[in-house]
Amino acid sequence: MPRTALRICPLCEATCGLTLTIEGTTVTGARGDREDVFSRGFICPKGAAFGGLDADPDRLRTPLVRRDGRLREATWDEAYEAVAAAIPALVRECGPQSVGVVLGNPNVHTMAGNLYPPLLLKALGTRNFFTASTLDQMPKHVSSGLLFGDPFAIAVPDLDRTDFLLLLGANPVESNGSLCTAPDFPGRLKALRARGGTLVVVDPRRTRTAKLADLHLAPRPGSDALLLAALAHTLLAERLAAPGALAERTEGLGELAEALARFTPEAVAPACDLTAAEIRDLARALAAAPTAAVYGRIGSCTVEYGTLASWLIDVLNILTGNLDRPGGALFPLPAAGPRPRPAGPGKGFALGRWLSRVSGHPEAKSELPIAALAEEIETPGEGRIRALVAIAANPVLSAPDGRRLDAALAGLDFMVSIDPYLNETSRHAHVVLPPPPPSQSAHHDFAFNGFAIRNQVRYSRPAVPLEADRLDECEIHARLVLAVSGRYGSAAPSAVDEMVIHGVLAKETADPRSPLHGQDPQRLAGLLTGDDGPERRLDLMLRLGPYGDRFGLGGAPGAGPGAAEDAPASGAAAEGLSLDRLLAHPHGIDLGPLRPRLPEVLRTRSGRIELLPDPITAELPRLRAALADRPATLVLVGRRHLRSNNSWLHNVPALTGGSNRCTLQVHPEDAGRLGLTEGGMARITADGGSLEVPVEVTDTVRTGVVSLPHGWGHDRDGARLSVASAAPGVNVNQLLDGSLLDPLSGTAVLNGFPVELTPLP
Ligand SMILES: Nc1nc2c(c(=O)[nH]1)N[C@H]1C(S)=C(S)[C@@H](COP(=O)(O)OP(=O)(O)OC[C@H]3O[C@@H](n4cnc5c(=O)[nH]c(N)nc54)[C@H](O)[C@@H]3O)O[C@H]1N2
Ligand SMILES: Nc1nc2c(c(=O)[nH]1)N[C@H]1C(S)=C(S)[C@@H](COP(=O)(O)OP(=O)(O)OC[C@H]3O[C@@H](n4cnc5c(=O)[nH]c(N)nc54)[C@H](O)[C@@H]3O)O[C@H]1N2
Ligand code: SF4
Ligand SMILES: [Mo]
Repeated sequence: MPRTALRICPLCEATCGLTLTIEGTTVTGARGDREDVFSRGFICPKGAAFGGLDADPDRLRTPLVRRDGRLREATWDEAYEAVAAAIPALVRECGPQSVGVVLGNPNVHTMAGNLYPPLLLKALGTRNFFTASTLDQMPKHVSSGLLFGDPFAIAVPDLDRTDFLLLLGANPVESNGSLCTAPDFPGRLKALRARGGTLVVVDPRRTRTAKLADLHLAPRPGSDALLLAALAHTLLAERLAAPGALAERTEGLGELAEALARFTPEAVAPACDLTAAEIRDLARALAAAPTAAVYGRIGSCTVEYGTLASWLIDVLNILTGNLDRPGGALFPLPAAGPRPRPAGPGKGFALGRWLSRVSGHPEAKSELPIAALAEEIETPGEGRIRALVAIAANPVLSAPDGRRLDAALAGLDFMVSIDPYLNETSRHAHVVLPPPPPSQSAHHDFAFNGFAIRNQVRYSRPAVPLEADRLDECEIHARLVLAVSGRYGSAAPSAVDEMVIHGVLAKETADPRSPLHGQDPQRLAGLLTGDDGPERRLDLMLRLGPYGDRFGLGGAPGAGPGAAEDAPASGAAAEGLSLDRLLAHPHGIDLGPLRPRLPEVLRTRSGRIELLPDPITAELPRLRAALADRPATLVLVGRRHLRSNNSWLHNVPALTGGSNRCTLQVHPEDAGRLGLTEGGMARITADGGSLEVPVEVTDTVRTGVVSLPHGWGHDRDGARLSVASAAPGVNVNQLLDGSLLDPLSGTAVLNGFPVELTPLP
């Protein structure tokens, strides 16, 4: 008899609740969980393909260890002993910088990837730390850090209540949204329009999202910062700015007009390839809307002025009074996150506290640009990376110049990957540690609840019991922490979790402002429920979080300092959250719509919004200079497809084929000019190299712009991707040499770089 089990989908940021059908230990079907408090039954083709992905025969079942140059199946102990033999000795001999750490995107989609990497980094003590953020949202972290003092203080558009959404460089109808967790994003956009609201999409491609819009502007890629500056300029020049109560909380408002003086609509129009009237009209419409939110993603981040564009998005939300108000852009309050702290001055956000060794790139949020990883491995000298820990990361395809990185990885003394696949990157590892398929893992969205458009909390236990000889991914991580710190075999993996729990409880019980002050930490640890370390840690985080039961010690939940506004919505949550309470609500607990909470969010040194921080002021001359740039004739942008996901979903037959192909989209006029034909081949060349690609002629890209998706190029030897390698596509990032970065955030410029095209016979 088939049974069903609930599982939160880990395949994109929408975090839909799925109902899995299970026969034996095999997932044979997946549909949307209609009772899920957040996703209400929504599902997309990726979620529906959960079973195929889960059972992919190419998934690794056992660890692999390199012997005599070849990766061979090994036991877990053999694998960890190989790590324990290599890394601690290297750290002793060459210092902590000799070990690099790379974290890829799926870490934000697993409990393990949220709970253990901070411990791994601490154990290693390395500053050679790289993540997918510098291919993605680091500009937003930096602008939020500078504006609000906290790089995680990212306001999300209040999709369900806003009257006006200005969406730049995002295509949520394909991506299902990012830094804005909202199951059924497309449905929510349609609902916005149905209730009389306005959707404006700014994208050089006429995307499926743009097709839903009242207005679609298709500017030249890379020009968002100019456009946004001109919108802000117009609000100020036409006295349309109305920050309201935000004015008292904001420093630098008075100086903004001067800083943006050059960015008139007329001045930016040629660079954006829009008319001044279009820009002015948009500014006026934004100002006139009762509530509005400006939101930007990949197309406004992974560009030359990514941090400035991210900053300007919040400048507009502030100038229009929409930051931190319902219908505008609000700060979520996740259940497993920290309790709100009292309002007041904080430590602030510092950039560039150290520099990368070879090119001197400033750190951002303790990270170095992943585009600089190869040079840090190749370049001799003290502090060279000799060993690498790669967790859920495929930078050979995801980051610039994969060929160079390929060669660099091949030259490492030692590499360990936690990855379910032997792919373009993990094939270089000396040890591969494969996590179980998602049906066998528990799930809670530590990361995405912090960006969700509604406060809610959900947890799913493994839908299928862990197979024999498998390790849970949390245990894989915990053992790795022990192995790199020379404690493998002498401490149990659960000791890693208990250490965290005791650390947190020791701090809380010593803190006079904590409801746990003066309590016995041992006793409190004994009260935690949960079947294993990660569950006990989740219980602790929930109980101490903004809606937590505080072990019954803190009075009403949410009654922590400065938290009066954040009492949970109703029902189960009002009784105080804990893991037990959450387990009693398998479809999740709704904690209500987002609420204004700005004062407690601010962690700047001034305790106010710092609208014109020095690093931004220092960047503005570069943007001014861009006004005079002669734009390239042809630039490239990426695109996402609903049935794809970055570099690792091309191995599931149900998700491949059809329109999900690695083609170069070219506008008919450009195709005609260049002699390219539909279905023909072209050579595309840029600073980092050249590729041969099939051409798709379509007017969904604007003139002067071509589009090639990322995550393809599955044709390397030594990978085990039988489906993906049959239709490998090409790696767009081979066109990049890694030198083009948004300087403040170290984020690679992946969109809007110049290319040349020639037809091939
Ligand atoms: N040109 C261009 N390049 C881009 C982008 C772009 O728009 N254009 N987008 C960028 C963005 S936004 C991102 S986030 C990056 C993503 O790039 P990466 O960070 O490399 O992430 P993925 O390609 O999603 O997957 C990385 C690895 O995670 C493994 N994996 C999958 N599930 C699990 C799991 O449960 N556990 C573990 N341990 N591993 C797992 C996969 O097998 C794969 O090897 O790509 C970036 N690269
Ligand atoms: N199906 C699917 N879903 C995904 C992913 C996936 O690979 N596939 N990846 C996940 C990840 S890791 C992320 S980060 C999110 C990303 O989520 P989104 O940001 O919504 O994803 P994209 O589809 O890359 O949208 C970026 C858009 O920016 C446009 N663009 C390019 N350059 C510019 C520019 O200079 N200005 C403007 N205004 N627009 C520009 C592109 O044409 C594209 O339509 O999606 C997540 N969800
Ligand atoms: S929208 Fe995202 S979370 Fe929802 S089913 Fe699809 S892939 Fe999964
Ligand atoms: Mo991403």
